[in-house]
Amino acid sequence: MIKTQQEMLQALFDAVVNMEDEAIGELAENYIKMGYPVLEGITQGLIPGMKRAGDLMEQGEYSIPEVLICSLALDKGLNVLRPHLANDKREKKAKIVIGVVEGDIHDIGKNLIRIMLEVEGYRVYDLGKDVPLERFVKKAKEVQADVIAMSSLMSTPMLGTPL
Ligand code: B12
Repeated sequence: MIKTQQEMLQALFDAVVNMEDEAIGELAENYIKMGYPVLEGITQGLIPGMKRAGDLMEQGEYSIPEVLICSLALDKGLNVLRPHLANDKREKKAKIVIGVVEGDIHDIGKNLIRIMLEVEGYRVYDLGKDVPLERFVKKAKEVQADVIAMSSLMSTPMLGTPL
């Protein structure tokens, strides 16, 4: 039975929330095969699912291991959808060095922002997570970056912020 885009977005959302890290790859492939807009699969299916998982953790319904499995499901879905995003804009815009600051391993939001920036034609250098300040500076000098984009969800790494 053919599913509407809305049903498929709901299925992607549910797969993240329900920790279906095995099934989500096939679901994402079906979404592509049906020809639905890829970016919407990410922004209206997968990401809201992760946000919901975060809310469930804050409400005490999910614990950290469960949220971690949700983030694995999100990653698997992203890995399928991402190569299908049109990112061949010829004129490259600014160079951006991006990473999660030292002491913080929350990289889901940073990964999403990187994808959005790449889709928009920016040249992005991703340093990953738990990145010391010096590495941001070194890389920015090396590639002559226009922007350094730093991500953190934790309050503790603030102590490492330069004065
Ligand atoms: C998922 C999650 C995890 C996962 C992370 C998996 C991963 N690979 O990232 C796991 C389970 C591993 C985890 C671990 C921990 N977590 Co946690 N985690 C979360 C949770 C539930 C959701 C975060 C998330 O991914 N949201 C979904 C994404 C899409 O949203 P986002 O990150 O906000 O990103 C958006 C924007 O912020 C923005 N953005 C993000 N980065 C950037 C960068 C740029 C340049 C721009 C422009 C925009 C931008 O755009 C994104 C898209 O909209 C939050 C609670 C919450 N509701 O936020 C807690 C939370 C962040 N975690 C918290 C804590 C305490 C921890 C642990 C210390 C727990 C522990 N006791 O071990 C460890 C951290 C260890 C460490 N050193 O980092 C706290 C932080 C509290 C604080 N003030 O410091 C939170 C707030 C939960 C809480 N209320 O206590 N966590």
